[in-house]
Amino acid sequence: MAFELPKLGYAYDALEPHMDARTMEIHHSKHHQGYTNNLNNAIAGTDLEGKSIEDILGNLDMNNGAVRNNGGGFYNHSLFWDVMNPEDRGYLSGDLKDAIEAEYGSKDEFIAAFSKAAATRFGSGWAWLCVHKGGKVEICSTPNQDNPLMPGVSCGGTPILGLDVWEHAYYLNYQNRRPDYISAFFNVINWNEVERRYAEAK
Ligand code: MN3
Repeated sequence: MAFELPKLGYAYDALEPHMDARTMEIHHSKHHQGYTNNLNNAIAGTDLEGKSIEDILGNLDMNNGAVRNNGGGFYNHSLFWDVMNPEDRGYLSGDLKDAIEAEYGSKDEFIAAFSKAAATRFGSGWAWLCVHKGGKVEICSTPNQDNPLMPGVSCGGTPILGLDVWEHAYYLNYQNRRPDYISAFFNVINWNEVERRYAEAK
């Protein structure tokens, strides 16, 4: 069965003014749809067809550029939409709060470290918060559409929070002001979903 573009759990304009509607619409209906279509084309007729995206990326041949770029793009954007929410976002709490404070000291210091990873990723890529088996969390960043599920990529573990820092994610609204886009992201994070992913992954 082919991969399908996931539906957003909210309207394109629901994250305004932090994420503008026009960018959200193009990002989801054009960019993410493109990765989805290209991933399906890349795996059609191969032994990857029918496998889960986590299975495909976790066992990826990193020389397979089409699956690396488009499978990563499919997975990364699916996670990105889910960790944002216009309402009912909750707040950093529980075991995830404890794990983040153990590693980074406080929520503010965590935000500073995550923002730095996102701001200093040269060119296109992603910033991540990952969880390792046992519950330890780690911030890292990856180029292009790579992600920590892929063999040998960055911090490893399971990504539970991701921020797209490709220019297509912010340029219409923020132009070259990537730091402003990064700080806006922290206004729309769906902590309930991040915590759910933390509990599942640790
Ligand atoms: Mn993108």
